[in-house]
Amino acid sequence: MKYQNPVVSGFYPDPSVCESNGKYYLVCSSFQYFPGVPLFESGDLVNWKQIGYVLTRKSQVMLDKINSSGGVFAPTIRCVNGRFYMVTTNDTTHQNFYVWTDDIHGEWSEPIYVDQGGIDPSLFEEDGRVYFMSNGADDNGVGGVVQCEIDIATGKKLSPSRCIWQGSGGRYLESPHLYKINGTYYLMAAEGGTEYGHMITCARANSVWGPFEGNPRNPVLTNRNKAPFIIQGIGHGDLICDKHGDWHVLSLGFRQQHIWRPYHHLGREVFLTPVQFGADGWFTCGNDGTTDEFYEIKGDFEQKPQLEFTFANTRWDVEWCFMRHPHMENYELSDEKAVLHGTAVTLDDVDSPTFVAMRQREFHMEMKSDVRVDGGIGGLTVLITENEHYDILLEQNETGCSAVLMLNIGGIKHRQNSIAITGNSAQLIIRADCFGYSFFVAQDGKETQLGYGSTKYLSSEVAEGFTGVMTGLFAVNGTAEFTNFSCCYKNA
Ligand code: 6LW
Repeated sequence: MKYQNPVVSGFYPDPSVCESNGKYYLVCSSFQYFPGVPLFESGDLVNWKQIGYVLTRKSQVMLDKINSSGGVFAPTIRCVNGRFYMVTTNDTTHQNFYVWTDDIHGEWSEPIYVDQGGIDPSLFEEDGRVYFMSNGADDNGVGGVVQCEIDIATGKKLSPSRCIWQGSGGRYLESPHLYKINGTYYLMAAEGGTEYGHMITCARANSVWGPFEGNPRNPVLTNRNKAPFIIQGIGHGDLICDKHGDWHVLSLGFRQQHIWRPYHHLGREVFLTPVQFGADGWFTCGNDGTTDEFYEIKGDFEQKPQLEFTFANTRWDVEWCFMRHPHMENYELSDEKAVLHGTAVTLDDVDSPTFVAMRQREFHMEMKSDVRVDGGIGGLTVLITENEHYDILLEQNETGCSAVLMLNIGGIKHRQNSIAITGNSAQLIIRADCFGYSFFVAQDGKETQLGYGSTKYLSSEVAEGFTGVMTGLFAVNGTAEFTNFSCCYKNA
């Protein structure tokens, strides 16, 4: 059947995948957001359903007042003898750690730390021995893909850390994963940086310690020369064999706003590309080493992305998340409504404002909610960092209540428009296409447009960092009640 990329849309970067009992499991990085490390399940590699998060307790990850795009970097998921492991880096504390669970739908363990530096850690198990690799420097200071053997029960190193490969020459060697396929060890990695030059490269060896020989045709997958084309930045991936014996790479990539507009604001998303092993033992990806929008995959099923999100059809502990460690006493969340108690912390602060959000999944979106404020501020936001976000809100003070559009770009906080409303409740609406967001307030069925903000200024190219736009509800100071919420997408 034919499927369309991305297979997971919106800010879900650095995918890693494993298989267990006929199901596939996928994790992504989450940076300053909590809970950390979104976890998905799939029966076919194309339809992915988020089943929760891996890091659900404060004791598992330090996120207090960390910078945006700090915190939880690229995770790896592996299943070893029925036990799942998720290994990642807290880039703010410079710690590599893993957690485990025997129940993929349950809670995960407390963190087990590994005394090897670098980022993008991964695990490889063979005959009861577990190898831990990351992109960093070995015990002699040699940089590259660095590996040690560990005791999986304690995280203790059982060997020195040794550099096993230095890549094909691209900058930012990252995301190493090791596999044994038909008796050969394959090391796959990303190079070029997670922007337009991103790529996947590969090396192979006859021993787990190398020597690794780079594929003479590296990179094996990149969209860096594919233009004009929406899908760019393909890299950082993980290999997976499906139930028909066909290989695929699940990688990150992004969709720029238009073929002639090299900005992306939806973050790095998840792409599925077919992989073919050749007679020479090397594998190739896609048709020509690039990732396309459409591919065929074996199986009789349909691709059914979720396009409508409401309070009733989402779970607060699955699709939604918070900024850094939330103060849960400020949230009353149910199937009918969200009541947010604001504090003095705002969306502009490197802290935990009263804010609950989902990823923006597609360019074409309509998000709306009835909002009632009781003192203070409450509204809807599209936010990529504390410096770049557009907010439509109700503000109540002694003189009455207003609907306000705030455009925050590069630290400039601009009050674009403000109109008085009757009472203290109204419907707030954000409509988006690939170029911009339009903001409306409605009372008694009458809509008034408050203004417009370009998507360009909420893009990674402008805002920097590793995240994508979040669609959120927020409150500052007073209390805000949200009802009749929906966020609908058109896959155009
Ligand atoms: C991640 C690195 C990368 O750790 O970006 O795309 C970093 N590659 O591998 C953050 O997502």
